Amino acid sequence: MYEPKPEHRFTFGLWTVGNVGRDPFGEPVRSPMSPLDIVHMLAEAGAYGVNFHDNDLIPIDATGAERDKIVADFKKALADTGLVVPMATTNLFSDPVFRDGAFTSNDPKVRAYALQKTMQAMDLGAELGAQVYVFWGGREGTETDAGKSPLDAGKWFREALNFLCEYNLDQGYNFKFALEAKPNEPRSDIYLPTTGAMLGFIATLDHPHMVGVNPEVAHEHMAGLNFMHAVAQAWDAGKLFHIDLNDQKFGRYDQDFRFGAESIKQAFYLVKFLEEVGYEGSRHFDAHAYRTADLNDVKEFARGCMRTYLILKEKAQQFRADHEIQALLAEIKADDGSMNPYFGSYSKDKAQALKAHSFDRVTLGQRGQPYEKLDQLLIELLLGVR
Ligand code: GCO
Ligand code: MN
Ligand code: MN
Repeated sequence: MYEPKPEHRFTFGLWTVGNVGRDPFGEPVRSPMSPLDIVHMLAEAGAYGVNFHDNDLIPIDATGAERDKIVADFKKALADTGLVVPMATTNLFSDPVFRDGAFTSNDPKVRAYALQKTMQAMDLGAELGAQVYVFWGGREGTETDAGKSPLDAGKWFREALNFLCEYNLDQGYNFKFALEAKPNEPRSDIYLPTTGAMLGFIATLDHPHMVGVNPEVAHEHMAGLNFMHAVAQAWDAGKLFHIDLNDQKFGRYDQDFRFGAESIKQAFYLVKFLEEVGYEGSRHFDAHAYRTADLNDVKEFARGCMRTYLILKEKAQQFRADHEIQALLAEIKADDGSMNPYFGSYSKDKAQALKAHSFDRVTLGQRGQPYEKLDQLLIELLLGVR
């Protein structure tokens, strides 16, 4: 039970289980693991795939020969373990060159360098079989708006993505681009801070069909938003190309907790949603173990992410099979069909008929909904007493 299998599409970034536990107040607590060791650890834990930023795999100053050797060794580890690389991305935030952003830096040389670095990272991702290419603009923002216009930044970001979409076509890579929103951290304010903002922005691109989103639980929770609602909007728009699963106390700093570690109810709604709509992409855990963890505990962290997902998937099935819950839902959603003539597409006749209809507003307003009862049943189901 709850054993991860390849068909579950569970993936981790090299940077997640490989996280050394540095924070703004403290030095690393775990030794760095090589990408090869991480691949073996993930395989042992039961993951399906591994994702990376260019520099998780290839040091930023590596020579061409060093790069080729690293790629060959990595390919061997993938072949030995059966792990695949579904997603790749670019590190456009660690190096000092990106201190004022990458595609939105005020310095045109930095903007051009960011394009060059991303093309090279796309080459690397394509070589290792990635199909989704993530853009997380962690430094694309400001501390003060005195020095940069959000209109300029938006224009530069749009031009960069248009350029890279053309590169994607030109090279025949066929990547789906997935934009990842985050409200803040490491910048005070990051542009396009929510999944909804990203969806609006995508519509302004030259190749909107090529570009979707990579929503992350923690990022919407940092902003106090309902993650499942954001995911539903992305799904409805045909834009849920990837998803970053983790957890987070609402409104706090960027915590990247194990999936389901904090907000079990939200995690339940999310898993239920993904499973019910038939989302087929990666379930990517963009999280890391507590700083207190040693290597054994890091393994527990990775297993815990997947196990919780599978437990919640089972809970969603229980929810659908629970007669009392389903009877309540039927009551809540009861529909005698009498309003059907007024719904659907507009016509003059329909509008006239609806304007003439007389509603018993007071009686309608007296009807309650048994959401308390329903929610308590859900809580009892999640707590394991149903
Ligand atoms: C964060 C982000 C990153 C991105 C990663 C891949 O808060 O640091 O979630 O982990 O997901 O850079 O694009
Ligand atoms: Mn994050
Ligand atoms: Mn992320």
